[in-house]
Amino acid sequence: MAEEIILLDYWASMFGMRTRIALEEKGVKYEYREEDLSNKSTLLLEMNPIHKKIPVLIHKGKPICESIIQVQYIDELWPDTNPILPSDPYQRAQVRFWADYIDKKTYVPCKALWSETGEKQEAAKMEFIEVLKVKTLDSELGDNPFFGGNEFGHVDISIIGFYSWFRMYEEVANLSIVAKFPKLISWAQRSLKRESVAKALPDSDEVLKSVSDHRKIVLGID
Ligand code: GS8
Repeated sequence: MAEEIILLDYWASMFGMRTRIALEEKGVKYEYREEDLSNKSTLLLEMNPIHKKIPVLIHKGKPICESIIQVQYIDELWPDTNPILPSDPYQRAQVRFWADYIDKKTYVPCKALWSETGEKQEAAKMEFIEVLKVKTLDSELGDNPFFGGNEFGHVDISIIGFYSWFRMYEEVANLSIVAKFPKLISWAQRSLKRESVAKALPDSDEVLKSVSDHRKIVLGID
């Protein structure tokens, strides 16, 4: 199995974390290849010529791009072990909607939180808080342990990687998600008890250090 599946990834990527979690949930062995995003491998450029981004899942030599699509693909290949998406078509459509919403709404503000300063960073903060509000209001999570209800699933996988970046957002952008969204934090801590999540998420301090270094060295922001 290992030679059949290769994951081109970058350790701190919240997108790569989704795919790592899904593979782990299914108990699938795979070869992990760390990419240097400032010097991308020929394989990455060949396998994802459109976006040239990680993560790329390579199955039997063929690429699957975009983390959310990878998670769905993995669930379809191994439907019997720890199902990730619900089987009911309407419920499937709902979780896909939320995963897509998270992708569309978070990419720009989350990048701006660490790559910008001043007004642009403040605007990103407001934008990100609005997104979190939509998915963290009591009515959304309700009394459920996970976004999928009682079971950890697709929407949980789509969001959980951000948790490892929260500390960095707090330090670098002065955004205290812990104070603003205690329910989300409880959910994240509950999710971290799953082995798949604990294995896939990096240490928050390492993310903070790496991003702070990148800001200083590459972007010249102190
Ligand atoms: C996002 C992947 C992405 O942004 C997905 O797979 O879900 N929607 C995609 N990957 C980043 C690293 S993580 O921030 C990346 O590969 N960046 C390299 C670049 O932009 O050159």
